[in-house]
Amino acid sequence: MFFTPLLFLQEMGVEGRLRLVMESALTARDRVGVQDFVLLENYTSEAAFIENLRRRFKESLIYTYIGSVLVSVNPYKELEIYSKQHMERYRGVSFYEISPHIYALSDNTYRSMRTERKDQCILISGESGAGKTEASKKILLYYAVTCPAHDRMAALGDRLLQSNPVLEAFGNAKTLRNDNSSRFGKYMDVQFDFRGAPVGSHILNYLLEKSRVVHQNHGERNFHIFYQLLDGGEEDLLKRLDLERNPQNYQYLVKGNCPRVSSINDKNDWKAVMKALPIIGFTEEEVQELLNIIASVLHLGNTQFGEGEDGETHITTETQIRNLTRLLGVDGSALREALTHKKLIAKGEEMISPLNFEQAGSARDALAKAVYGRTFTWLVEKINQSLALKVYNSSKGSSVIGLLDIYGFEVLQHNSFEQFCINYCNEKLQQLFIELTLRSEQEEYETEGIAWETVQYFDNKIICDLIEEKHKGIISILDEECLRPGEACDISFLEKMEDTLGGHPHFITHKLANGKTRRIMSREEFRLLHYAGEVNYNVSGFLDKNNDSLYRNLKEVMCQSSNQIVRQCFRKEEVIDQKRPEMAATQFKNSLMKLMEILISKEPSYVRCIKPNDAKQPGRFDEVLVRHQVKYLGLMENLRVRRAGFAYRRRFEAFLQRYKPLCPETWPNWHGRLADGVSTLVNHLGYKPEEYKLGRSKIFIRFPKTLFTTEDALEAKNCVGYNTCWYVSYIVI
Ligand code: AOV
Ligand code: MG
Repeated sequence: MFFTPLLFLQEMGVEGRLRLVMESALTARDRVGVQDFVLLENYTSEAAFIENLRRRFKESLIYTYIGSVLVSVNPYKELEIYSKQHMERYRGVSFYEISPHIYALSDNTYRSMRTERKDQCILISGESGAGKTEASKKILLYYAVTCPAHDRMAALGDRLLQSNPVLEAFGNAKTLRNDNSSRFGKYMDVQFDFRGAPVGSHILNYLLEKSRVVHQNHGERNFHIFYQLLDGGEEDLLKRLDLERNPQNYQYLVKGNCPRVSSINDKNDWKAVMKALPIIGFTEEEVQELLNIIASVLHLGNTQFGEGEDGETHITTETQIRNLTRLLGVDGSALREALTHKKLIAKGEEMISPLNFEQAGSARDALAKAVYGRTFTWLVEKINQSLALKVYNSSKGSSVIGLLDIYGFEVLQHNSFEQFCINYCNEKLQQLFIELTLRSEQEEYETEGIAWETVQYFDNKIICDLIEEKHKGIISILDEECLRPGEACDISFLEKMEDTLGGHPHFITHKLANGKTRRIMSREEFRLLHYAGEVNYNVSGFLDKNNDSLYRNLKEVMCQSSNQIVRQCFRKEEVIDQKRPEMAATQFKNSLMKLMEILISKEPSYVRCIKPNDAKQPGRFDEVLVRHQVKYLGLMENLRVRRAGFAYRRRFEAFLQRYKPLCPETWPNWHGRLADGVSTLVNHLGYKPEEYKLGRSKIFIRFPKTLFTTEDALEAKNCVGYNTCWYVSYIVI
């Protein structure tokens, strides 16, 4: 459906006030709700907000604005709104001229970057499965298709797009919440030259959920690439890698008991990945080495141990060791030894001690996680090299649009260290959203000299502090416990948190203040009252995952590998260097801090994604679920902030231009100061003082009603009322 300005108008449909000249050009479908929540008469009503979302969703109108924020509801079905023709419609068109769309936001951001010469970022948030990754892909596609191509970098857009299937194959997995869940955070900078052509890109990746390599919850899968290789790999390839087609034959793939997913075609995805790798600059040798690593992880998973009568652990699966030796290009006996013994350095002396059965299993899993995790980081770096500004020497006049697509807020039945990190990351983003949306609104009022009425909102800083504060935050306590090897354990970590954080309003354990126990909570859990809801975390595994250590002799074996990728992932210096690297949560915290700095230096735009139901079904709108998200995403506060002071604002000259026919003193031209002209005009129209304010360069109108009355007057006078292009630009800040 082509959205004309007129159609937009009809879409707004505010209490039938918007009359149309060309009724026949519209369908009933287009007249649904308001396309900007700012236009809701009853804007403080959550019920009205949700009803508007629901009505639009039922008509597949998944996008709605709150001012310049785009709210998107996952349709769970393909919509015919992303074609090249649609892109053309949104090019260079003012934000509010046509129906809300992710392309409108993309285009608006691009134009702001070009005209204001300021770096931009688009922050996409929402819970797992809400549509963040899909939104980020649509934005990239829009830029790749519509931006002019750089002479020497014509293929950059292609490479940008092709990096997606590769990153998703290695970094996404089927979870209970989302069949294609991102298990890593991604921030991507796209750089444009002075002519607006994309000239380079850089990806920062955040904390891959490595534990998934060795374990999956029921109904979930390992990373897509394993299934793609087994399903799509050619016979010869599988033979070379000594792999069988059936995923259920691999210990690292059976745990979730979910080898096939109806919405996923592993064979086709495999083809896409194999096609993409050379485009983004992988040599044939690198592709083969990469696949050797993937196969090795599966062989590692099938490496089993036995316990001799003397209690010694030995490897019982020789075939796997032979495969690992061949595919990773490592020394077989050194690998055997490293999987069953640990090497420690005590008082400058090397000590080798045997591992028991359980420890050997953990060492094997730690190796699999390290190999996969580091390969993923290598992969991102490799993609970065391909997208980087090698050919483009001068960055003069260039600007950047950053795209943030992270893992969404997660509440599972069993929440562990990974959910803790993911939800912490979401807290940080929410904090940024609060700070920037309120700040920018406040700044506008300040610049214009307008008195500001504060809107109450929940500031989640208290939760961020609880997690990240130095010395007494959860991460600090966790690190401290990790530095007491042999003495500390997951439970002692929990106890230490109870001692330090007991009584904090957002931290709860089974212990009650009166010394009694809270029965509904297990003794291994702590609960955080996140901005988005309550989550119980089980402390089991926290110390190990935070330590994320690998025995020294396993690292040594990997350093000697003849597989170039493995060699780049395990550097000799790491074995020589005795310094303890930062622990996982602290590393994550520091990388998030850096990310916040990057984001804060840019002009933000927001996409707030909403998941309409938990069944991943089209057409289903679960009101309870949506209400919860509207609440925790702070959308009502967002709307109130937009409306707190004034629903509309407009520069003096535009306001005069529009309404001057309504006042004999301003018609046909006003020759005095613009502010005086506007003042004369609104006095003539009978605006009451509480209805409007004059800033330094803009008029601020408090209620939509005032505006509609003025529009009515204009329409009555000369039949040009509700000129959409003009009308809509009211709400543009
Ligand atoms: P997420 O990124 O927000 O979750 P996705 O972007 O992966 O969620 O979306 C989940 C699924 O919803 C996709 O695989 C699509 O099937 C469907 N979907 C989302 N947006 C659209 C759209 N605009 N049109 C059609 N289908 C859509 V996570 O990565 O789990 O937080 O960690
Ligand atoms: Mg995602």
